[in-house]
Amino acid sequence: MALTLAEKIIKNHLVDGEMKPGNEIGIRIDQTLTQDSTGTMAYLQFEAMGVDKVKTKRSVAYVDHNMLQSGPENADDHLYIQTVAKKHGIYFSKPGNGICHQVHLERFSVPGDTLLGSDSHTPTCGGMGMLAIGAGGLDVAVAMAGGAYNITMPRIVNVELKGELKKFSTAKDVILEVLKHFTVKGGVNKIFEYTGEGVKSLSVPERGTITNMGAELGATTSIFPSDERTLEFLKAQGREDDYVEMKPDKGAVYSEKIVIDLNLLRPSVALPHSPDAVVPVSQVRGKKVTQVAIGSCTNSSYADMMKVANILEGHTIHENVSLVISPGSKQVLTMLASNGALAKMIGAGARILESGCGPCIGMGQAPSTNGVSLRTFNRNFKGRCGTDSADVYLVSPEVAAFSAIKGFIADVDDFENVDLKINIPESFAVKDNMIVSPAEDGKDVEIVRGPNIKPFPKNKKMGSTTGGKVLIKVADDITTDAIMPSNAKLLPYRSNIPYLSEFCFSQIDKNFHKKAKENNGGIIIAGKNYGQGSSREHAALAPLYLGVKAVIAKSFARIHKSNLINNGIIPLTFSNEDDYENIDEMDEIVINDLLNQVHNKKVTVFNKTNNNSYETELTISPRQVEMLIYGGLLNKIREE
Ligand code: MIC
Ligand code: SF4
Repeated sequence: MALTLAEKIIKNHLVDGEMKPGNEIGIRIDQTLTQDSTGTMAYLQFEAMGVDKVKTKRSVAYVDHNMLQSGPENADDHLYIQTVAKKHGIYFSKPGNGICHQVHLERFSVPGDTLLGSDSHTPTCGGMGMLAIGAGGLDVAVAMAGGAYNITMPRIVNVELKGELKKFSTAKDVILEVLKHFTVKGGVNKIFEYTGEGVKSLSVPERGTITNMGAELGATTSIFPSDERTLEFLKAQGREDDYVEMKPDKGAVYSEKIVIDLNLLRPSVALPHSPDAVVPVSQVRGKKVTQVAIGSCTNSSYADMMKVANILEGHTIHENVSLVISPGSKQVLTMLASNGALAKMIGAGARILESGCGPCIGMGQAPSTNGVSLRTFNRNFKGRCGTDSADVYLVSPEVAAFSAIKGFIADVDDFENVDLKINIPESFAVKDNMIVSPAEDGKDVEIVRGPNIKPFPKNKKMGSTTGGKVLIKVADDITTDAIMPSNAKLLPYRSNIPYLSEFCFSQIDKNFHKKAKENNGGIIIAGKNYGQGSSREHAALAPLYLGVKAVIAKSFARIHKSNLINNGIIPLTFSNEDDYENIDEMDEIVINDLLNQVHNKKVTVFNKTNNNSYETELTISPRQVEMLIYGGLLNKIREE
């Protein structure tokens, strides 16, 4: 049978299950990546498994998120990750070496291989023809220990690209178009596979922009074929030996298809506060901006930065705008420094930040009160930038740079005629001296644990009944940023769940943690797509620490649902969505005969406050049923 590219890679890595959409399958993982804000938990969990050395072909630990170091916490985390990596066979990418996804694409991505990363934007390496998937830290820990990664076999969506991008239209506009079409809920349990003659007009980093922001669809991943453009990129990275041609079979069957004519795309923008609120830039042209931020794992490649430098050359940015630029990696920054592009940026008044996530995750550069920030990033959830009242718009680097000069959101008519055709250089500045190799034999390596590194919470085995007060009732599309906020004040405590949990849901209800403690935990009621966005397991660990037993939602986002199950929190879906209306905050919920009901995957929930019963479903695999009964994945591994 003719297979899609994603199906071919899955087939080559299949260790469990049948490749039928909706079935649970297990795949072998070749490579893993972690970053520091999810990495500490992932490595604590890996250590708890008692495995000496990772079993993957390659595992890399990056430090790119927590880099402000306004106290010892960040540096302590870095040291823990560096030593744990040295001991257990993991490469360590030092702070300053770059954003995990950019560096992984440059230095480690391999067409046809699988990559599992404890970050939702791991699909960036789909631009290389890799099957690259984001997951919670515990799933990545299991993969490092040699275990399979389990997913629902996705449906494969075909995005056929026709034609070629016109001047001023970019890869960012391609993914914004896809987001407009499918929305942030539209990609759950789907893989987006790009094909068509338009593919060859896109370089690997451009493809990476598209697969990166495919995360915002809630998709399992996105993927491009590997071809002569892939080889061109790998050669320039001195890695042509890693090239393998990967493409779908002729006649491959897809579950859905959309066609995008690249010739017709125009610059687009995602309006506050959702990446799928996409309109043409012309609709908001002229809006005054206070901040422009260029970078992030979506748009910080060498070509993106060169375009920005060419646009800024000879100009001064508008007096009311603060422009910050973070090149994606040491490689990119080195090249900008040696070819004079950096001087053009600085000359125009840009503030150059180190190569890392920075403002994208609210680590500094919070906009002013009611500020308008134009960013080349992938997420504009309310408050994520560090300022609740700010409006964040997502655009391409081109629109961002021209707007920084003008002081307002600029459209094509405001653009000058500058050289925006940046080819992949013959060779990139390759110098991997900030990637530390693991010890041959890690026996004698001592792991350094600072006082900020606290043990992670563990659940108990499931009892015969559960329940509690409804601690919070939230609407559709609640992000993991809203469940467990991250900003410059909180990110240093990613290894300290007791402290972090005091801020759980704080954007929505400052008293959530108090209510949870006073009532010995309880239940969360939610709308559709609960837990979209970041892969942070902390959005399950903090509720677990506070005693949350179950979440009853209209539907769940993929990674968060797995994180809940991995930690023994029951994710129930309303059989009848209207029941959502009949539950209020502080109602008392009881679930009896729990073990039987969980086995049957149909759970009746009783509301003691208003004497109503609701039917709910557990759409999970038999493996996950067991996990819930054991009280989470680690308990299950330990018992077995
Ligand atoms: C994000 O972009 O939200 C993050 C920060 O990279 C997260 C990971 C985290 O919360 O640490 C992600 O995308 O998974
Ligand atoms: Fe870092 Fe932002 Fe990318 Fe997340 S989305 S990995 S915070 S740059």
